[in-house]
Amino acid sequence: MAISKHYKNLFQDITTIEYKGKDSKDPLSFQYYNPSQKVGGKTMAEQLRFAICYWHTVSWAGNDMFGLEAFSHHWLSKDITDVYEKAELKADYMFQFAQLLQMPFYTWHDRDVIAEGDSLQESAQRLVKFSDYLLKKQEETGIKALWGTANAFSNKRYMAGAASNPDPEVFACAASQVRTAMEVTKKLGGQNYVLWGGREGYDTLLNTCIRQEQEQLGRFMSLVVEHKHKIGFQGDILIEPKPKEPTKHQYDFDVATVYGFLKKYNLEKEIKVNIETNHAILAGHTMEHEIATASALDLFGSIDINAGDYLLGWDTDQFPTDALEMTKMMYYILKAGGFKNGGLNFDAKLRRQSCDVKDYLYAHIAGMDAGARGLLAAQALVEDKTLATFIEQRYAGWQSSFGQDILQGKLSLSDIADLAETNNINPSPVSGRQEMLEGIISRYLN
Ligand code: XUL
Ligand code: CO
Repeated sequence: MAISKHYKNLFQDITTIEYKGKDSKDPLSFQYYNPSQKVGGKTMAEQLRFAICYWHTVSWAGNDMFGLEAFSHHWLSKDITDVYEKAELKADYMFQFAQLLQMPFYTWHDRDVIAEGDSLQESAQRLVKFSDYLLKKQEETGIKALWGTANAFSNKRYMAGAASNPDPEVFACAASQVRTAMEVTKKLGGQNYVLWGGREGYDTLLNTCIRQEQEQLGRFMSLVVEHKHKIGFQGDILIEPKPKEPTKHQYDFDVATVYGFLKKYNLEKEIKVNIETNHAILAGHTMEHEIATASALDLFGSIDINAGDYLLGWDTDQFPTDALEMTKMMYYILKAGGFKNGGLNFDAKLRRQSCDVKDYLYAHIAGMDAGARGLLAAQALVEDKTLATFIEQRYAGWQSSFGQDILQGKLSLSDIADLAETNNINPSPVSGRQEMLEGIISRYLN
């Protein structure tokens, strides 16, 4: 077993988190997540495709805008100064958490995996070299990479954006990071490559040319797609929309905005979306709105699962525990045909006061159970067919020859207006039955 020389078992009293059923009172057990249980023809593990993320689980040290590092976990120890030894130790815990939680996937940024070097070249070499250790851990544990990405927002060179930066040399730095991160994702068998536009936006319009910056972003994404094909990466390229934070305005505002951007640069068949709950909320949408929109536009890829606070205007990245929200979300995921390369990545972090290592387990257990509970209810809703039948009947008029003639362009505006006037049509309003439909959802939440 690949294990670093600094590793200490911090979980001696804890073995694998097991499914113990709904009535279990053991906080270190699953009440709903039963990986091998069949739901809708697949196992729960195959339907949910949970992933644990590097940046919130082993990189984040509990600092916030007003507070310094609050966690003193062994893997964050400042005594270990060798970058590779440090990276090995982080990877050991990352994989141990995933194993304890029966989590099939993990996700990473280049800078989570190993610290940046003094030059772009050194940083790239470090990631490539260290990915051998990750590969070994993957082979030994069976845990796979859901996706990789490049952190092109933390280094101060990206303060005015990466691809949308006024300086083409900064664009080139981002190209270096993305090239390496994509190639390492391929090497690790990653199923997707994600681009979150961290600072691809603006802080003030007074110093910004939107047309210029959009052109740069379009070029960058086209180059990424070209490189994907050149290296034969089989996974999906995903853009992760977010409306703001850290910028005042981010170009990848929401799913619909990303679609417009992709259409403009002829990339809508090449790039899909990674949708995040808290980002949807910041954009003034529900998560199910974003999933249903992505599905309607054939863009649905993957999910960063978390919860936001509806009273706060920033990305709190909390663990998701609301089973009703999860049900609605899972319903639209199932309606979209479920995950192909995507999955549910816990882009969620502990509250700063949750400073004990066991808190990572409690948090993921709560999130995984909420996801499993949502999946069970959503599958029951799909099988019940009441919602689907209601929608089918609501739009039935469009299946008539009149409806079809309109949609197929056989009638002009005047033809339609004449038909309406000569037949003196006066359709009666039909109930939308919102309350009845809302009631049906809670019926299945067990
Ligand atoms: C930031 C965010 C990122 C992306 C990956 O809000 O969600 O962690 O998921 O860069
Ligand atoms: Co995210």
